[in-house]
Amino acid sequence: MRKPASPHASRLWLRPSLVGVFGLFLFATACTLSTGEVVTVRFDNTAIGETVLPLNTGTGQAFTDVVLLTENGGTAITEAHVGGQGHRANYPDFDDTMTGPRAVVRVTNNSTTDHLNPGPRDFHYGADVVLDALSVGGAIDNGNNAFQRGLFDDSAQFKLEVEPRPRCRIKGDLGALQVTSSVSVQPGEPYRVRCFRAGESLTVSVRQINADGSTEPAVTNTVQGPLGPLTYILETPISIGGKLNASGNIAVNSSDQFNGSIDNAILVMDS
Ligand SMILES: [Ca+2]
Ligand SMILES: [Ca+2]
Repeated sequence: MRKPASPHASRLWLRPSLVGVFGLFLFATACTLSTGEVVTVRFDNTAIGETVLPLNTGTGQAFTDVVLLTENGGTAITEAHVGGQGHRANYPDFDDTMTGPRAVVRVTNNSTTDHLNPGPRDFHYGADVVLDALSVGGAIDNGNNAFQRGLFDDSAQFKLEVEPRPRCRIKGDLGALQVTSSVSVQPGEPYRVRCFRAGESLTVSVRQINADGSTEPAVTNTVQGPLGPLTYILETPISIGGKLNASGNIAVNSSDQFNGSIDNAILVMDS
């Protein structure tokens, strides 16, 4: 039954409410960030022996561009991963010269919304990695960067490198944290490595992967300290398997080329 009193007051209440709902809808449409597995690169879509054609099949698929960058004749070749994990990408072998072969997968935003920035949110990222016996030892092909966004001195960074202990680093507005695993990965053996930001803490998780695709229990190491939100320049790329400079090209004089194989490269945002 309709209330006889104050239809006027009712209209006054309804109008701002409708405007508010509509405004909220517009805001949500324009600004909603991807959550869940924003980036997922599985390397399953090319045949063994072929150059990889990397795809992002994650929730940020429509908002990102993915490309394989190569230098000096380097490339990433499709090979078999362990049971149930399809294929993976085999990156160039160690070569500590400026003309050494390089290959890095680049993921960038394709709009003016930064779907690759966790901002203040908790998140995790990482990859399955298999390290070559020879992978470090010089200034040019030193280290094995598996997954990262931003360089050491940038305003923000998250990075996973394997040298041969997996190491995570996150840099936010209030500080940087770095944690190195107590596990030293054995060359030729597959591991699932993840870096977790939870509040003001950073955890590296390492699980050995068995031939049937199952994983051993995780070994974790955690550090704590101020991080704050992450603040990125929109154009900053994610790189999988090496280091990219600010313009999005392979840093050939300090590539940190990953020497080995990578699969299941992911970036997961909590809501
Ligand atoms: Ca795969
Ligand atoms: Ca290397």
